[in-house]
Amino acid sequence: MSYVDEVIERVVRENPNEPEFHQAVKEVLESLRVVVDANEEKFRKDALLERLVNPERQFKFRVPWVDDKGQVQVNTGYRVQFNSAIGPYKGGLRLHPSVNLGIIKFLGFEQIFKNSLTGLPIGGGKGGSDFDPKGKSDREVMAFCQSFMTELCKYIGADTDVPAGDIGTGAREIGYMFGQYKRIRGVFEGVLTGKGLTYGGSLARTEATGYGLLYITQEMLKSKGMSLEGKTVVVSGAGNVATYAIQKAQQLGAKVVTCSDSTGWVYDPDGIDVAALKEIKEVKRARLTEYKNYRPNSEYHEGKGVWTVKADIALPCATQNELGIEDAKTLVANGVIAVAEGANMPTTMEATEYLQSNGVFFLPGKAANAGGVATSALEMSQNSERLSWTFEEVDSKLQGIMVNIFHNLDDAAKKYGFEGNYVVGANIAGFEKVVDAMNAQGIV
Ligand code: NDP
Ligand code: 2IT
Repeated sequence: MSYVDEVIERVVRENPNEPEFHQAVKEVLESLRVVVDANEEKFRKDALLERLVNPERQFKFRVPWVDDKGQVQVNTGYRVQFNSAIGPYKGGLRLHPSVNLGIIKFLGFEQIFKNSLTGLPIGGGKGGSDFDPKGKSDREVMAFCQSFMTELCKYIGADTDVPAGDIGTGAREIGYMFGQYKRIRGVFEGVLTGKGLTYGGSLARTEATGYGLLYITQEMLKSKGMSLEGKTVVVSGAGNVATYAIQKAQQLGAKVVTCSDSTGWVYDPDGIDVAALKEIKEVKRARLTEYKNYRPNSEYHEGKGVWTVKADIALPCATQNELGIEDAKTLVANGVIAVAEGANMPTTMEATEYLQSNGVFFLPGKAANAGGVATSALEMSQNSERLSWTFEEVDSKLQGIMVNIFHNLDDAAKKYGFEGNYVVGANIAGFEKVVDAMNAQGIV
């Protein structure tokens, strides 16, 4: 049996009930075959892949907090410190009822390669909790965040592990967590990114993931002699990534006609109104059913459906496995040119293969959504030098990083005989740097 197959089998056997983690490992290792096969003897002897798929350490802890009725609630908190070969652990905190160890491990594993692709010195980590911020009062969210950080603060620090936002964790949650970290540890340091601008946050971090997604999509289209100008785009999600992806797509001349949340989706033939979306989601924290009050010409539908709308470009920006094989078939039948992942692993493996084999340009999340964590690393730099850069400075660095990422994937894919396969390109390019650093540091 090949080394890759052996390790995949072992991961499935030793991590039961973690299907998302298995999926992330399979996708990466399958596309590394060409590199691993060429170094099989050395990698096997060094147990390189076993070290890569086993987190350096993982924490699971109790998070008790008191709700507005005086009832004590108990959630579970996680932090997985996956790989620190190229820098301090870096990765977001997800707050969503679906969170479990397998989800955090899949996200942490992806983060290793994503962070490597940014070219910046950040290792891979991820954390979160099964706490659901939806429907909670600000006081309840604060109570949860303070309790969560009371335990988490033992394991993180500006030079060891720097968490940030993800699903359910935005500016409000980061603020409460930062306050509690400072109170307990007694240091004002860049221990979290995505902070508010008045206490060490970076300009353009809020916009970075969505903007970066469009910068890399634009660069890919440019390499094919195309552009975003005049293209119709379908987006899923209505959170941080989706909102700023829609905004940048529109600035670059495309028309975005959909967005969605966990209960339904919107079709707006005139193009999504970003100001209305922000008001509904960021200010009112309400449902997309409200969108029609701002845009009478739009349609609201219950359930899933954005991938049924005819478009040139599809940008999944909500959550994992939200774009399956039937969706991929519909997109192809409707003539989609490109799919770029704003979310982490939103496309199933079967759907990805279908899109690629039907000539759709496919940019995987670990490259396409890397603008968020890259800008987090820029926030860390600003915190270290106790300075802050202008929006234009950060945004132009972000553009440079995304353009670079695209060419690194493109070159790696070509070098190994997989021209145009950006999944293989991203995994190989991300892996090479991590492996080099791991080898240099010995068996640790
Ligand atoms: P948000 O919480 O801001 O938004 C998530 C959006 O997706 C919401 O509109 C949510 O609906 C919707 N959604 C639909 N179905 C689900 C579901 N089953 N689980 C969770 N959300 C669902 O998160 P982000 O925009 O920050 O994150 C979106 C994706 O992008 C995630 O995969 C995340 O890991 C990834 N990502 C985020 C980065 C960041 O910087 N924030 C960086 C790189 C990747 P509702 O409004 O009803 O909650
Ligand atoms: O998935 C991701 O890259 C993020 N949620 C952002 C991580 C970060 O540290 O900014």
